[in-house]
Amino acid sequence: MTKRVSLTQYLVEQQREHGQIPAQLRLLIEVVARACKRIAISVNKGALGEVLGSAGSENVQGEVQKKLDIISNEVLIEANEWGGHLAAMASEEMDSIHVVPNRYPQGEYLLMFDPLDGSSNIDVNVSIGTIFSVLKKPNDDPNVIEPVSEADFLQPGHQQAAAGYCVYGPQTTLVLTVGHGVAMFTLDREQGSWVLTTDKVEIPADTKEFAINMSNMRHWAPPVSRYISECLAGKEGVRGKDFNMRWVASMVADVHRIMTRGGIFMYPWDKREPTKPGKLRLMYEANPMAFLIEQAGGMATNGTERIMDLPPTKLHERVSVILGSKNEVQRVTDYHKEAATPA
Ligand code: P6P
Repeated sequence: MTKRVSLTQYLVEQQREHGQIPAQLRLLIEVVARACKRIAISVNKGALGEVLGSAGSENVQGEVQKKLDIISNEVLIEANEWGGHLAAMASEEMDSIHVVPNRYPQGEYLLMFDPLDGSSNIDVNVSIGTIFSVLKKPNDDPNVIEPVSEADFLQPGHQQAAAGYCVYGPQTTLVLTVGHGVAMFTLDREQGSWVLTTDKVEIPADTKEFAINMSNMRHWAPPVSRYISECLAGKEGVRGKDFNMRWVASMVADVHRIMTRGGIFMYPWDKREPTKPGKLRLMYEANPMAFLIEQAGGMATNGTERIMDLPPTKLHERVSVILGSKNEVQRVTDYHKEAATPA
């Protein structure tokens, strides 16, 4: 029986190996991990817990909120308010930021999350997940007390101090980076603890598996159509190999597959909403996933630029997402650049 390493031990050993993980950041990660355990309990109850179905409200994205969206959001807010590690939080489910109430001390970190991504899959029992991203307050000079504002969150993804997701599937798995590689922890339900099950996630540079919603094919830009057509042509085509397709329509599930066995995930711009760069959100979906993907040796762009270099302009900003095995992402990015280069 191999020795089981807990999340706490992993963080302590990361600190020993790579230097200080500030105490507030370690506490933040432990608190978020504990909140994900509580969300898993609600998710796993399903119909028995009266948590399925619509909450009868809409979020800032104009999407119908599921009961579990709201439950998960409240679990994360309540778990993180009191610890003194955070100044404020932002969520897909909240119009504006949630500042830590005055009755608690404020810390130096900012936490953003999509509390339950893929919620259209909740009622049909398909894997869903929580995505989170951690930034430091920009002006963390203890002598300068400035009220935290939405502008403090608008930092490019390469500023992230940590990122992760929890996938609620056949197993409940927490995937985390603090900037020194990616680790996976599986929830031991008997003990209620996170156990390290993969300590150095590596994404293969090549793949034969793509993930995209094919029903949008007629709306894609030419570089995306070119790439997917070549994949569909298989070994008789220019790629010289057959491809497989997967689309769970739950970003956490699709990205977890890529973290586990490689692949390319694409939610590109399409002409259904030409003024919007894409469907997915930069701050609490694309940036944390891009951080994890890059830390595992993959690549993440919006078609032309590195996602983690994009300068955010608003909290709920959307972005086009191409991420995964780096040689495939590079190819799609090259096709976009070729298309943008005047003949
Ligand atoms: P579509 C879920 O609603 C989500 O935000 C991502 O998790 C997922 O990748 C995407 O939307 C699915 O979108 O248009 O295929 O339903």
